[in-house]
Amino acid sequence: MTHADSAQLGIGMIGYAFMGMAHSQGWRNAKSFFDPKLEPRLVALSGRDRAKAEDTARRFDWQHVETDWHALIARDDVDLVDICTPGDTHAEIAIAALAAGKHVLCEKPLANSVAEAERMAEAAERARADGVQTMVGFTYRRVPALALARRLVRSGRIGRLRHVRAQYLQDWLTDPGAPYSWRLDAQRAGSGALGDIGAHVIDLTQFLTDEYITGVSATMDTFVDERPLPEGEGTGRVTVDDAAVFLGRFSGGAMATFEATRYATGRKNAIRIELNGTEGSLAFDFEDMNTLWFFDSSTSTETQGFTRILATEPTHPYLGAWWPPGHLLGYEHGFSHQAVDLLTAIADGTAAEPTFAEGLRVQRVIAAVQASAAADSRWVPVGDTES
Ligand code: 4PW
Repeated sequence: MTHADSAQLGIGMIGYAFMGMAHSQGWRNAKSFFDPKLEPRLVALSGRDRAKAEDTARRFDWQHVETDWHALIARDDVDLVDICTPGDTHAEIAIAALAAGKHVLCEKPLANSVAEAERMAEAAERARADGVQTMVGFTYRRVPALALARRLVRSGRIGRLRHVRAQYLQDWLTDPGAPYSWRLDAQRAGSGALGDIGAHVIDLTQFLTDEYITGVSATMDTFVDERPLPEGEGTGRVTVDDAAVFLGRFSGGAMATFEATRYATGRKNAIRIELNGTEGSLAFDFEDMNTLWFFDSSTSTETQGFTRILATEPTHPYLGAWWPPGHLLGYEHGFSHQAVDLLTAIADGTAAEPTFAEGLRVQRVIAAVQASAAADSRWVPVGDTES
């Protein structure tokens, strides 16, 4: 029996914190608003801290709690494993889940190294032959305004791409007294701003343009080396980048600039992307996430200018399932869109995207950025590094 034979799909989620809660909300609302072909059942949640796992389980109606992810994967009533843990555990969990015949949704970045991501992509490809699906949680692809931007690029509305300008800006580390966390530990997170938030704009720009980053020249820095431990005793050593800036080239020849930082004072979650083409431009900022700006060179110069598209019409991606026009969506809706797209792919047997192969491609860009920054910003072709 394939997993898609029943009208329900048992979800097992590993992790209960920020991402665990966002995914829980996504699964629940996917079911309530989209009427998916497969109904997700929130079967079991796993976390090492039983009290915290039970708290998230209670809030979001997960039926069971496990404290060992092996036990969660082994459950017969779990068909899909949703990995919401730090990057150092992704490869082991995902490969074990795939070996057990479970579909896998894995948070980004896919892994902490190219080598791990390669093993995951290979395991995903093998599993795909048996109808098992994988997806990487690059959730921002499912923001309606960005999905609409992709549609416009694909239909040629901005012509040939010349420039890509991409930033992911946060400011939660600006204060040197902000506490230490696993996100600042290279062992657990792999990298800092680069992998945690830069990975999103690497993926998004490749997704929007249907092109790939072919080479980079980068610089990175860690502004504060030690931070107080949240428990109050002593400090933790910051072993990741606080900020990464790089130039890139796209496969179609476009020039690109990227910036990922947790020190952009006043910018809370600003994902800013601008694409300039020969026939027009598109601009987006997540801090105004329902809006897409579109400049169309073919219109009369007398009235030409950037047009504000409020991406809340039923004709816009995902909007038909939600509220009437002008009733805005927020951060959490992307997680429902991700859930419903994955459920649909499993039900229909079509490939879920982004695949692990796409996650690996992002990992290769991250590795190239790190290699370039370590070599005085030398130009590094993507795929030329194996770290
Ligand atoms: O989108 C971002 C994530 O990928 C969120 O703002 C926080 O930073 C949580 O993880 C990353």
